[in-house]
Amino acid sequence: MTTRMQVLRLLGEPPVRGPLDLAVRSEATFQGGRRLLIDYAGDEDERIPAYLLIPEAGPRPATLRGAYAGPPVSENLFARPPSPQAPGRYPAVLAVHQQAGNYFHPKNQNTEPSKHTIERVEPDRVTISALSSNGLWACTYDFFATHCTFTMTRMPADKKYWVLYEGTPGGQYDDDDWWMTSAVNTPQPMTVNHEGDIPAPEWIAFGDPRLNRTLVLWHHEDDAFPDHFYQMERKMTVFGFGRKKTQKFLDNVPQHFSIGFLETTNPAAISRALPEWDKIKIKTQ
Ligand SMILES: [Ca+2]
Ligand SMILES: [Ca+2]
Repeated sequence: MTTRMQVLRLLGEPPVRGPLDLAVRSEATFQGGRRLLIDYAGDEDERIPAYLLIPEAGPRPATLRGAYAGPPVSENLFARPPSPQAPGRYPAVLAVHQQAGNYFHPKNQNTEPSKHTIERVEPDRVTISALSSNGLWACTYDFFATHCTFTMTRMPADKKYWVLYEGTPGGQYDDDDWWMTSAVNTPQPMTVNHEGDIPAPEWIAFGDPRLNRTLVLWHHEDDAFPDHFYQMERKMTVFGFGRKKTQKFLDNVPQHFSIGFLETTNPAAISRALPEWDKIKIKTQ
């Protein structure tokens, strides 16, 4: 055995990396590109500051380079130009961050591959399953006319996860975009965080005062775990079922999460819609 192999064996498995949770502190533009001062989660207790240089797009695809004040993670953290709404992050529908791999996030550089299978195609329902490349995580997406239901169906016994919505109500973040829940039934501005558990039925809605329309997220299984909302740098809303800051709480499967639009902003109408969504699923199973 070589010395290098002996050293690697003594080091053991590399530490599991958590979600990046990137934040932009400031931005400077110069001829040829931009420089962002960012920070990201090195682990659950530490944030690492770094500079990120983004060259202007030229004949070759733009690449990103990072300079880290902390330990090097990877020089090319991001494979694609970041979203203009949230540099380094991608507006998502439902994203799952967990340990033992990083799966089921809309594809970015940190997302590890999954195998997707079309399980069912019917006029009123399409079901796609996903199995993580390490075989430890699995989920299904059921698409209906009115909503989509994400079901986590497999997880490692010793891990936990959360389910996130990351987005921009009405197409872009505005301070007067709003959220409400089953317990907070008057619209709250984006500048107000949500901390703690949402009581049953566990739903949160997001909207834009310019639209008479609501994006609803519903966790079918009520629990007492915290459900956390905050706005990220006034660029994106970030909400997690089973989340408190960077801590994950969801510890069993199956668990079901639905997302859909309702053409109302009335909390009672939202509550009435949820059992209808559930009935559609039961009827077609
Ligand atoms: Ca609850
Ligand atoms: Ca909860």
